[in-house]
Amino acid sequence: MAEPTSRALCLLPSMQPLPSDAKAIEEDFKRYLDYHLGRFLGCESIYLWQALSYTVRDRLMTGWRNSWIPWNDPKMRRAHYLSMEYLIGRSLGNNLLNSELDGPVQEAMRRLALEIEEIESTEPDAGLGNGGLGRLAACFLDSCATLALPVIGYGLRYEYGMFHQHIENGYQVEDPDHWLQDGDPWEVERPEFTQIIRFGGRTEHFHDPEGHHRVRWVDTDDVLAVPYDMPIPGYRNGVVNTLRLWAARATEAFNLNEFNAGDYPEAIAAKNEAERITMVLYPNDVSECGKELRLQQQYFLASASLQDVLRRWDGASMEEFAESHVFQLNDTHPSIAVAELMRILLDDRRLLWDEAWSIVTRCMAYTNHTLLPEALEKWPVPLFERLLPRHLEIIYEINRRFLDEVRRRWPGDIDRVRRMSLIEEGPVKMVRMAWLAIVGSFSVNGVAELHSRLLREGMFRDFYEMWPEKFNNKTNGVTPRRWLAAANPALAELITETIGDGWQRDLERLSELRPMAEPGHEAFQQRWRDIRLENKRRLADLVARKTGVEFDPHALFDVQVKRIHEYKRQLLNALHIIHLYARIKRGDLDNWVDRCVLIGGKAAPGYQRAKEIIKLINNIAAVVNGDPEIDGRLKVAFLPNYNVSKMMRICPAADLSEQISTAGKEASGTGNMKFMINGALTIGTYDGANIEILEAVGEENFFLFGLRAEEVQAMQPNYDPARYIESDPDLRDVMHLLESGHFNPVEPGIFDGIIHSLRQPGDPWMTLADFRSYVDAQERVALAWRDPDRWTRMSIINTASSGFFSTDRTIAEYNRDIWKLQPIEPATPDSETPPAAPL
Ligand code: 26Q
Repeated sequence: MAEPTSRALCLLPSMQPLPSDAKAIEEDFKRYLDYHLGRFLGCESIYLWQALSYTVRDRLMTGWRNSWIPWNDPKMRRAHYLSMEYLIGRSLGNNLLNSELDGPVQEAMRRLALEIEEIESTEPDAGLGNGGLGRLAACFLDSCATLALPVIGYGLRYEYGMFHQHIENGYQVEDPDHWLQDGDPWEVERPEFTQIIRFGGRTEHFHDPEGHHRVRWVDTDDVLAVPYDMPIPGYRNGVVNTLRLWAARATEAFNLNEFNAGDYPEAIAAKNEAERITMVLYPNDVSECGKELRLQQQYFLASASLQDVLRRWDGASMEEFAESHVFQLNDTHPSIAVAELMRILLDDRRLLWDEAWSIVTRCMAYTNHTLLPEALEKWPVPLFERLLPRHLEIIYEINRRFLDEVRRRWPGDIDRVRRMSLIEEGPVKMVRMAWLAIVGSFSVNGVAELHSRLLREGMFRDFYEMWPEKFNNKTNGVTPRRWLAAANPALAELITETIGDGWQRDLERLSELRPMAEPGHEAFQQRWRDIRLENKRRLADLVARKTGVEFDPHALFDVQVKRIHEYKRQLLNALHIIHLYARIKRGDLDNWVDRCVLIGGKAAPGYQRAKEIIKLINNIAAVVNGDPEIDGRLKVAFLPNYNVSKMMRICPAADLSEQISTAGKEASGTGNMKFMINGALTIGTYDGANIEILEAVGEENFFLFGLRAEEVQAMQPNYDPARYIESDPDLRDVMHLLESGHFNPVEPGIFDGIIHSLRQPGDPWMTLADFRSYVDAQERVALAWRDPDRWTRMSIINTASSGFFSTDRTIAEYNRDIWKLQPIEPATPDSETPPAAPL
């Protein structure tokens, strides 16, 4: 629904920034509290957080407006990031930091005798994502704004985000995350840009007056998409970009039909039918096959976003549209956008097929995030036919023309045609979404060097042979604003004192810290250690509060936090813990190092094996922590409800970062980067971005172990776990403890499934093949830890070598190779502002 044109044409008056001194902030904050929220200074801190957030949001508004004014120039090239997930976490602290309001706000809160940290910690995490892919999208937005790139994020405003996890009797229990319960002060509802999204119905084919074949999509069930905007401030550059999240709402007509039929309760109940579309985030981080609601969500995002973009496009020809618009698809989840843009161009804009296809394939770019073939998204054709009949026709036509091209290029190669078809044959035909994304895009990228190479050589080989020029790599990163400046303020301050300001926007400058690792800088090294020790105290407090397990901050903090997955091999970590326990029990304490092992992460609610792994870790923790003979030499804790705000407390305090996936399975990993930037050392396999971390930091500052991806592949067919158990006494002892029920004395048999999976020759994760190498690498860790000077030196070198892993670098590469955008100049308050409508 377009806003009235009279509005669009009126001059946008210039807007003066609000005063940002401590006094003005204090006054505004009080005004929000007293006059807007109707609360007072002694109220619950959730209201203090709301009042402060409004106060800060007000101060982002001038930058926000000044940053969308350039969007009125139809020639300005712009990018659209389409993602089903944005794992934002908390916003207040980050927005304060980026907008440089942290100083004045601290002062204002001090005057009111309020604790800013406590206020910040009442903010609920915006958990609109599962893990790596969603957090990457959030880091990307921060970097786009910091680089002043005209990029808008499009996503869904889930009423319920990622579930909360708590532990009962060692098992994960899920609680709904109603994060919007108390309202979100960061969002601005823009009902004036509501879009209509259609589902179901049928198609009618006809010929237009010029004799062209045309299609009408009719008798649809319609749902409204209402946009909510969140401001995304760049780092101290006056730019504020937009994250636009769509919420589903029932149409008036939807209810009216029922009203006329006289059934009021039915009419109101029918609202749910529409509004369920954005009710909840799917908590799986591998594809969940065939769920109708999930496909509805995906189409809802793609359609609302594309319609919004076309509403804004009053530029002349659709031909020019392709020159100024690019859409980055975050995995295949929004890839129905390929068919939806075709539909809009063909049916609404009346273009011919070749014109439309040429535009689509110049606009779309696709990022893949997985190497597991079983995780590639597929949708049953019958479901598609029912939900999106017009899109299925379009996909069939794309496929027909595409396969003609394949046959021309490889005559007689029917097996190739079968492999490359967008439709997988079988008892139930399936639409292959990754193939649709590849065929419809001009760029296809993986997220680390190894991942991109394995895509070209493996899953996407046929397509690489056909279009080698489409394929490229964009190694992931993390934003140093949240993951160093905000998460680790003490270390950030030491860094600034040492190398000056500016690293926050140019992370390669951290390399200037390298000399500080050498002899002669003992004072710096001591401060480095002191800061890390204090961070460890803070983490130990959190662990004690949430688990009751006491960590000694002087022990080695050994941390693995990430989604629970067999390929990520939390089990390998568990086997090592059992091994250490066995060593203590038999008095093998040579070169012993006291360790605190922290594990955290959520299991998809339907992933039984992942849930058993959580239970196993908790049972091991109970035995180890409860055994007086262990006597503090080893502590184990499973931290419940791992999320973004917990990671901000964890990564500045970890000594050892566990990145131990089966080689060739983890596309990139990004937690590995958060740890490295903060000075943790990595124990890791030759997988994903670990390889690039290893190259940046040097082998002598990284604990590498395990089979390479090629070796995993080669060994897979004759993998024989029994051989490893027989030939390795340590592994034998570990398996014996596990199998004797030592960790489940009153729950017989509960770990049989896990044990069987480890012993099974078909174990795709080959956990036991890497056991010896892992234990040996852990020995090298202990040896390094026993020499504090050496460890500190390695820690400093890790931080100093982490410059490459900033999303500023990642985004600069996306821009250089794919988006090709010019940085915007935000309009200044006194510059002539052209006629403008809000974004
Ligand atoms: C798909 C269909 C239906 C339901 C759910 C899904 C779904 C949802 C989320 C599938 C996958 C995901 C998330 C994947 C993910 O987080 N991948 C990770 O992406 C990171 C960023 O690139 C990488 O660093 C990790 O290696 C990769 O595992």
